[in-house]
Amino acid sequence: MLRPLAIATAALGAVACTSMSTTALASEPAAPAAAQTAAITYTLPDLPYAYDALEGAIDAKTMEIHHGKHHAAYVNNLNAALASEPALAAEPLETLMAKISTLSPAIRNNGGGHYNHSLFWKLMAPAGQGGTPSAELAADIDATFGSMDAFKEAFNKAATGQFGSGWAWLVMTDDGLKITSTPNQDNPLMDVAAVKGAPILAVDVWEHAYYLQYQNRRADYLNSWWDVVNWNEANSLYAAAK
Ligand code: MN3
Repeated sequence: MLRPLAIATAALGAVACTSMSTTALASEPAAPAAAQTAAITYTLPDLPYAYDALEGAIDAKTMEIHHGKHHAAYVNNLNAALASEPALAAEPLETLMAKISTLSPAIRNNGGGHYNHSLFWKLMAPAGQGGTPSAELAADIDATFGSMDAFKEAFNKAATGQFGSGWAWLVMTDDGLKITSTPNQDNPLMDVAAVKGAPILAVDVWEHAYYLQYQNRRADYLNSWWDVVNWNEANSLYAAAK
């Protein structure tokens, strides 16, 4: 089961409430037709910490450009791509991901970019503040990958092995936890993904995510990245996906 991210701002509340329980929505009177087709306007979410909060693993300048320029561009370009598609603009981002093979490259790249980065920011926290894997998640990782160290090694291997730009993921699939990687701004919600499921962890391995501090040393970036993983958020995603 995929838990929608609350990353859209809608003109009308009925459209914005994608993260509310379906029970609550079902008990409400039918919304007027206008509300059902209202376009969603996507907005750049604030970072949940300061630009320099991840220093040591990720430098402040990288965070500032990554969030304020790269992510902002995905948001603006997604809104532009949906401006001429009123029916699509009224659908939650997760719904678009699930049929991305039928949509334009602009929606695929920028919708994926917005979704992935909104998730990525929340999956990091200042070193020492991200908690630890829950007992349930840790046990599942041990059972699936052998140990936490073996899991991290396999995850890093997927992340370093992603040729060019892309992402590495830990996802909950119908067959349990799996590690996967995706090119460009694709993600495991997309119908084109080789491994589909609910994201539990995600790391951006585009050069813009690490080049200022690490240049070509992606493996060094990944080793440091574990210091700023927000396990509290991963635990929540895992509990929701179970
Ligand atoms: Mn990025």
